[in-house]
Order: sequence, then C-alpha cells, then structure tokens
Amino acid sequence: MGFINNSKFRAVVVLAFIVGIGLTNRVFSQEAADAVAQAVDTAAVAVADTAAATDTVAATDTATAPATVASTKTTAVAAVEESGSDIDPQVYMNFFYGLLLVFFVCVLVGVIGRIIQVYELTRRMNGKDTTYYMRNFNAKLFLLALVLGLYGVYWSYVHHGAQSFRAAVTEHGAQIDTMFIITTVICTVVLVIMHIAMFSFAYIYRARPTRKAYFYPHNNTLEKIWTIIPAVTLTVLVLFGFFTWRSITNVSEEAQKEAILIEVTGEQFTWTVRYPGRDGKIGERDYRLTTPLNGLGIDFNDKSSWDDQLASEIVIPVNKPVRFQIGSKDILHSFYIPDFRVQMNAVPGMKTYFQFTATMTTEEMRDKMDDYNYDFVMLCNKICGGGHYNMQKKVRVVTEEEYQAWLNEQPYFFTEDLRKEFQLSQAANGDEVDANLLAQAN
Ligand SMILES: [Cu+2]
Repeated sequence: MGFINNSKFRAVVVLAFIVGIGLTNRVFSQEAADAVAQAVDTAAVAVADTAAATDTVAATDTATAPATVASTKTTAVAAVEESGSDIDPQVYMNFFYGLLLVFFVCVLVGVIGRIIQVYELTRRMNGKDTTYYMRNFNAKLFLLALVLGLYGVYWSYVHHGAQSFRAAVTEHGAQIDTMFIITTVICTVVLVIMHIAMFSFAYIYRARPTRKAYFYPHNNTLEKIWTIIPAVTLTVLVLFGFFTWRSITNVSEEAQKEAILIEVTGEQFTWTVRYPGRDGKIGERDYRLTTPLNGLGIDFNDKSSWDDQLASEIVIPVNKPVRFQIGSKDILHSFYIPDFRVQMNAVPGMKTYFQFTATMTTEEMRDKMDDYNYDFVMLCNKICGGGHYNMQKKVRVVTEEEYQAWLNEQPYFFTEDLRKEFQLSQAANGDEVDANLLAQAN
C-alpha cells in the first residue's frame, strides 16, 4: 500500500515508536532500579547484622561474613528478577502508555481510511460511481446518529431519571421541583425536535446526481421565528426562576421570628454548628476576638452568646421553620442540602440566610427509601481545596420531643476555660469583672 512506502509516514512511525518505547522502558527501568536499591538496602542491613553478630562471637569467624554478604546479595538480586516479571497495574495509568494508545488509534483510523480508498479505486476501475457513493454513505451515518441519539435520550431518561430526581422534603422544595420539571420538559422537547430536524435534513437533502442545490440565503420570517420563540421561552423561564427564588428567600419579619435560628460557619475543611440556647438569640461574633480557645471569635460581651450551644450534627424538628445563618471563616463555601433543595453561599465577612421547613423526618425518609442507613446530608458545594470532599455534616430531622431532648444534651460554647479567658480580657480592659459568670451562664 502507498502509505507504507511514504517516507514521511515511515519516519513518523519509527520516531513515535522509538520515543514511546524508549520512555516506557525508562519508566520500567526506574521501577526496577528502585526495587534493586530497596533490595540492596535490605542486604546492607543484613550485612550490618551479620557483622555485629560476628563481632560478638569471635574474630576467627570473620571468614564466614563475606560469604553471608555474597549469598544475601544473590538472594536479593534473584528476588528483584522474580518481581520484575509481574507488571505493576500502575503502568496502564502511565502517560506513555496513553501516548502509545493514541498512536495506535491514529494508525487504525489511517488504515481504515486507506481501505476505503482502495475500495473506491476498485469501484472506479470497474466503472462504478465514486462521487455519490461516499456521500450516500455519510448520509446513512447521519440517519444512524438520528436513531442512536433518540435512543440515547430515551435510555438515559429511563435509566438515570429515577436517580437524578427524588421529590423534595421541604415546603419550598416543591416549587423548585416544579420549575425543574418544566425546564426539563421544555429542553427535552426542543432537543428531540432539533435532533430530528438536523439529522433527517442532512439525510433527505444529501447530494444526488439529479438534484442541484437551491441557493436560499435569507428569510426574515424564519429569522423572526427562531429569535422570538427562544427569547420568549427563556425570558419566561428566567422570570419564573426569579420570582420563585424571591418567594423562597424573602421571608417576612414575623416568619423569621417564628423560626429556630441556627448558625453554621464553614472553614477549610469543616463546619461549626451553633444553636442559640434558651434566649433564641445567637451571640455576635468578631473575627478579632478569635483565639485558640474561641475559634469562632464569639463576642462574650454579648450576653446572648452565653447560652449558645455547640452541636456536632444538624438536628431540626419536622414541620417547624428553621432559619440558618450561614458564614465563613476563610474563603467561599456553600451550604447545600440536596434533599431539601437548599443552597446558599457561605461568604467570609457577611451573614447569609436560608429559611425552610422540613416535611419529613429521617425515619420517615428511611421508610420511604427502604434504606435504613439513609441520612440527609449537608455538603459544601464550592470546591474550596484539598479537603472539600469531606466537608459535610449529617442532618437529622426528628419530632419536636426528640429535638428538645437532643438539644438539652448539647454542651455550651461558653466553657469554663473560655469564661476564665473572658474574665482575664475583662480585667485587662479595665472592665468590671463578672465574678459569677458560671452561675449566670448556667
Ligand atoms: Cu468546599
């Protein structure tokens, strides 16, 4: 075949092989060298041990020591040779392995191309058509893409639909679900129509010997249709989203007061959860007050902070509004509970809020899912660094009684050590020291 005699092609093949094999070999030899080094180290340790033993036994035995060294080294080298035969699976993740694979695929495509060319030449030699033959072939490929694409849409809805959609378990979540479903339906209808139009037109209007292409450069009516319809549809969807979001996040002052306030503060890579205590108020914070003991920088001059409680998980009562006050100590994080359709950025230097009402307890959800290990989970949804994947907290939705019982168990933020630290700072500022902080706080 012509391309094998092509000197440029041959040069490229040879070069790629040399580069590929040379580099892959270096990786192998590096691994082998590492193994040898390790084995020699082991041998050296053995030698040292033998030498020590020889010292303690007798000087006359020294003759045996070199022999031991020699035999140990031989064993080590043999071990290396043995282990060299099984290839580390890591090799298949290797860059050069990938390079060779790409090269192989390129060669394969080239070969297929050449085979088709040979086929065309044979057709031409037999006096058959070659111009429209390939165009017909391409048009049939479009038809195949039309069928496969539609099947792909159907398949992904049937197989992944249930995974990607599970009804929300909050009051406001139903509105977001409605929006999601409407958007999905519109997008699917557009996708199917566009898919059929694109591929069927490419097939129907393929080049044919009896047909001349009609030059049709412009049509104002068509331009208007495909500009106005998408513009109106998108505007409706955006406005729909805007008003839904506003109705969820613009909570009246009375409704805010009815809710249980909970503070969550993100930092790389953890969340701190603070409950307000009996007064229902969360104490103020000031980053300048941060100490090793007072990680959140809580301002204990604000007495509403004294009964604030620290929780290791988020526990909320069912069918009761809860209002999360969200913040960050370092960079952007995001407070995200997928099952609740709740998401809000945690921004350093400002407070953000999300108020919602969960409509199902964890136990009810487990029954519904038929999964007795199921838990709602709050995740960080801003890629914030190396430990981001682990920045999550369990969210437990319980009955009102369970919630109260759990809350009574949670420790105060204002620990004895913090009280002492606060008293010292009061003294240092020349303020009057609260001697009976302990009694007051409890
Ligand atoms: Cu994160």
